[in-house]
Amino acid sequence: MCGLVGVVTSADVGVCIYDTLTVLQHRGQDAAGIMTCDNGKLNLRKDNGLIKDVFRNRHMRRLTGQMGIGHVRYPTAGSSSPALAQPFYVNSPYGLALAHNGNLTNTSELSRDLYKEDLRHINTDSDSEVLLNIFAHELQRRGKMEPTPDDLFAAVAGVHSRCRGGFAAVVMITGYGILGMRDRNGIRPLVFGSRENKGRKEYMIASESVALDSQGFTIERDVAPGEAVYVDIQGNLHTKLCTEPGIHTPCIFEHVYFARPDTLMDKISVYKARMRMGENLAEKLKKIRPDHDIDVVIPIPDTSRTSALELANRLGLKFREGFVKNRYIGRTFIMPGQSMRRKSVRQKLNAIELEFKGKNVLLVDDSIVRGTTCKQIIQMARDAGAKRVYFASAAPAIRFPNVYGIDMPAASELIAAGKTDGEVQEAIGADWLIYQDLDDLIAAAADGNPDIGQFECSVFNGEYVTGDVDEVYLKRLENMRSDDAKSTKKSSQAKQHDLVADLHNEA
Ligand code: PIN
Repeated sequence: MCGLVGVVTSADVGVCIYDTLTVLQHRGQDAAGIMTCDNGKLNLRKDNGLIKDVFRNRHMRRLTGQMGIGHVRYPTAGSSSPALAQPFYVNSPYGLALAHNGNLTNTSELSRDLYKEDLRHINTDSDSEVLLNIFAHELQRRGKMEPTPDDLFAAVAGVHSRCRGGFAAVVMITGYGILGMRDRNGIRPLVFGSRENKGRKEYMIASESVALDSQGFTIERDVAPGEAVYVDIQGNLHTKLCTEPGIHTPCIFEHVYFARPDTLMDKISVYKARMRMGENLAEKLKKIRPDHDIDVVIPIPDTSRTSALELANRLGLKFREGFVKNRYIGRTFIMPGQSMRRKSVRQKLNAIELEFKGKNVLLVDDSIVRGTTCKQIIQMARDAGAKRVYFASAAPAIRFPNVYGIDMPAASELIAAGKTDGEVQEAIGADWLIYQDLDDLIAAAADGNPDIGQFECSVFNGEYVTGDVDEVYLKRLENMRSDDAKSTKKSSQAKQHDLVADLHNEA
């Protein structure tokens, strides 16, 4: 997962983008970057690390110019190197910079075509660099000295005809403006808004509406599936549907875990969706365990709090904060390698004994992914004196990998893959486990916007809406994503050399 932002204003945008990225930091903690354009000159700062560590005063002073884009990176394919920090840049045509969230599902085919037919070199194994070069090539084909909005939209149409997967991106065209685009199924989120400044309209395009709020922009609307929005340097907005849209299937996992609760995504309040998740789960619990003996509901901070509170309310049970989280430590979810993950849970959470002693507790989390963290948390609850430890997941069992830009582990590392709910319960050491039903999860999100009938739910049901994800693709992904694979991963350069060598051999 990644977060992105693009801004066109009438004054320097560097600080505005920096501040916005801090609001989007939850979408990626691996790397951050900002590129601004000042009178046709580009300024760039990017590196691995949190925003507060990547940008110093000296960098901010250089980030002048009235338009710019920013990015926070959450490694999708598991690798983490400064070379993968975004924005990416390509000098022809015009000088283009891109910040991307998502994952293309036909990257290898595209890399091959870029090399063999478009004569373009890709220097990393990042699909974002591929996306940028596809866009660049499609724009270059127009052969214009000065690109018009229609030229840019035609290039986006070219991107849609070649690229598969889930993606949202902002592209800065040096000296001209900033373009935002979203995949034809609207899997990845993208929203834009405006504000008035001395009689001039200023625009922001971002992954989440909370980014707009933080800088005083008002939401205009979500970018539609397959649509592109272009804000030129004078502050004029141009929009166009650049491909036949597919069924709008926004990623449901944004609502489960990734997005901030104060975000509106495709007009759905993430906060309210999480509340409804709690209510629906309570109804299920009442149905299947009418005679439960739960004394208290305890959320595992932070995401699950919203649903846990509503779940407790619906059940007429006490809601108590039994765990305190050290807020100065990063998400364990993103750390490489199992041993690191195991160690960090106790560093991150501590139990308040009096909430557990002699009680039957229902712990609530947003989801169960690998099961390693929740297994330890259940043990912590027991160590704190709980009589019985029940576990509720606000999302259904995760059994399949994600191919559209959510950093899910390989299927073999998902605790529920190939297991029944009972087996998962045993594996995590709970006295009882309840998962949300998929229909209830979908209803929780869909209630916020009746126009959206379907969501991208592949991690729960294995159905991939783009229709191009087969066994071969998933096998390749498994090889790339497993922790073992990550530790023996070759450098991207070495891989690139292999690809080039393969192509030479083929030719
Ligand atoms: C919680 C995010 N959430 C917690 C991510 C743990 C799965 N894990 C997914 C639960 S927060 S495990 O937003 O960081 O507060 O299944 O791998 O044990």
